[in-house]
Amino acid sequence: MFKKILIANRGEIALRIVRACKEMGIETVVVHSTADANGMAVRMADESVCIGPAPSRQSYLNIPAILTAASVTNVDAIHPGIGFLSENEEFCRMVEAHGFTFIGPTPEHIAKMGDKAVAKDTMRALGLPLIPGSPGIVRDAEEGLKIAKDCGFPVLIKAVAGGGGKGMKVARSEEEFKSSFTMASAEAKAAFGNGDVYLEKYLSHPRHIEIQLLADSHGNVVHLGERDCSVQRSHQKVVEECPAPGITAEQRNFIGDLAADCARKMGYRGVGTMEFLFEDGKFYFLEMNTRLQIEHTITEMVTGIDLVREQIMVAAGHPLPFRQKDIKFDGHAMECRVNAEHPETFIPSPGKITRYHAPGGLGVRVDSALYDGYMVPSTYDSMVAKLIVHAKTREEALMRMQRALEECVIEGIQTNIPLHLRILQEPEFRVAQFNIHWLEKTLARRKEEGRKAAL
Ligand code: MV4
Repeated sequence: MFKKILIANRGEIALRIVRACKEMGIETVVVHSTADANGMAVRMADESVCIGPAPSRQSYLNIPAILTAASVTNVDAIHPGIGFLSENEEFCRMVEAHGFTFIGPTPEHIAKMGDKAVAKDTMRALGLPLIPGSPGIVRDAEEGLKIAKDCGFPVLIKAVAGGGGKGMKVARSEEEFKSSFTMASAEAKAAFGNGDVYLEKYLSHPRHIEIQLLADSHGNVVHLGERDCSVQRSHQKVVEECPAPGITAEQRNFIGDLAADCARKMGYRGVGTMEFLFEDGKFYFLEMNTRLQIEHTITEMVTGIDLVREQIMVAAGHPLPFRQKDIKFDGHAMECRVNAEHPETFIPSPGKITRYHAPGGLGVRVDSALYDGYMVPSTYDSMVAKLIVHAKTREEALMRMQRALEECVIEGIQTNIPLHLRILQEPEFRVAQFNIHWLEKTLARRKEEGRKAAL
C-alpha cells in the first residue's frame, strides 16, 4: 500500500481525499496555489507545497511544479482529484514516467474516452446502446447533410474533443444544417484546438442518468448503480440523486451490467462513470468520465462504499473486496451543490465567510472546505459545499434536504441555497417530473410570472 500520496487539487475534493487517506493510514501532501495557502485541505494534510500563483495554468495545471513537489516530498502516488489534470493523458504519462503511481486509469483509457467519437466507436463495438448518428468523424457539411437526412432532423453536431456542451449545435432543418455545421466546427477548433465533429439524432427531452463503475486490475468490475443528474443549468449540475426516480431494479441491473461488461472488456481500472441519456424508457450511451465525480457522494450513501478508498486500493493493485452480488442499494440520497453565487443572476460571489454553520443530524453529510473567516477566492469554481442527505425514501430525503438547507448558515457571501429551497418546492421536482431542460425552463417561467405579477 502507498505510504504517502500527493493530492493535486483544492477545495472540498482535496479535503475529501485527505480524509480517505487518514482513515487508511496514508500520509498526505496537498499542493496549492498562493490563493489557497489557508485552505482547509492544506491545514488537514500532513504536508503542503505551494506550487505557484492563483491562476490554474501556473499552479493546479503546472505539471513540472507538481512533479517537483512529488519528488521533494517523496510520495508514492498522485491523486489528481476532479477537473484540473484528472483527465489529462500527458499528466498521467508523466506521473508514471517519474516513478509515481497515477491514481486513476491508464493514459490509453483517458485518451480513448477523451475523444468522444472514439469513445462512441469503442462502446458500439462492445454492445452499448447508442444514439443513432454518424459512424465517426464527419469530414464536411456535404457528408454531414447526407447522414442528417438519414437519421432525420433535428440533429446535433458535436465536437469529438467536446464535453460540457461546447462546440455543440442543433440543426433543425436541411436549410440550417450547413451554417450549424460550420459554427460547431469553428467553435470546437477555437475551444479545443480540434475542429473535428460528429453527428447524432437530437433527443429533445432526455434525462441524464449515469452509472458508477469500479474496476480493479484483476478483471473485476462492479457497477454501483445510477445517479440522476438531470437538474442542471448551463451544463452545471445543481441537484443529483441516487437512485434515479422511476428506474426499476431490472433497468438498473440491465444498464449497469452492460456498462460493467464494457469496462471489463476494455481492461478499465479505477473509478469511472458512463453517462447516458434516458428518453422514453431507453438508455443511450453519451460519454465516459475516467475520474471520480463530484456527485460520487450520493452513491456512497446508498451503497455504503467509500469510493475514494476503493479508488486508492485498486490503484495500489489490490483486488476489489466485493463482487456485484454483494452490492446492496439502500434508501435514497440527494446532493445539492452549494455555490458562491447570486441565487437569481448566478453571478459569482467570492469573499470572506463571516459566519458558517454546517447542518447535521441523522442522514446529513456536508462535504466542504469552508470555515469561519475563510476567504472564497474568485479564481476558481464557485462550488463551496455539497449538502448530501440520505433517507429511506425519496419523500423523506426531500424533507431532510429542506431541513438541512434551512439549518445551513453561510454569511459574508451570497449562495444558491435560496435556489435549492425553491427547487425543492417545485411540484414537478417533488414528483420527479423532470428532464435536462426542466430547471432552465422552470427558472424562465418563474421569472416571467414574477415580472407579470409586478405589473
Ligand atoms: C445530446 C443531447 C440531446 N441529443 N445528444 C450536452 C453535453 C454533452 N456532454 C452531451 N450533451 C447533450 N447531448 C443528443 N443526441 C442533449 C445534451 C444536453 C445535455 C446532456 C446532459 C446533461 C445536460 C445537458 C444539457 C443540454 C444538452
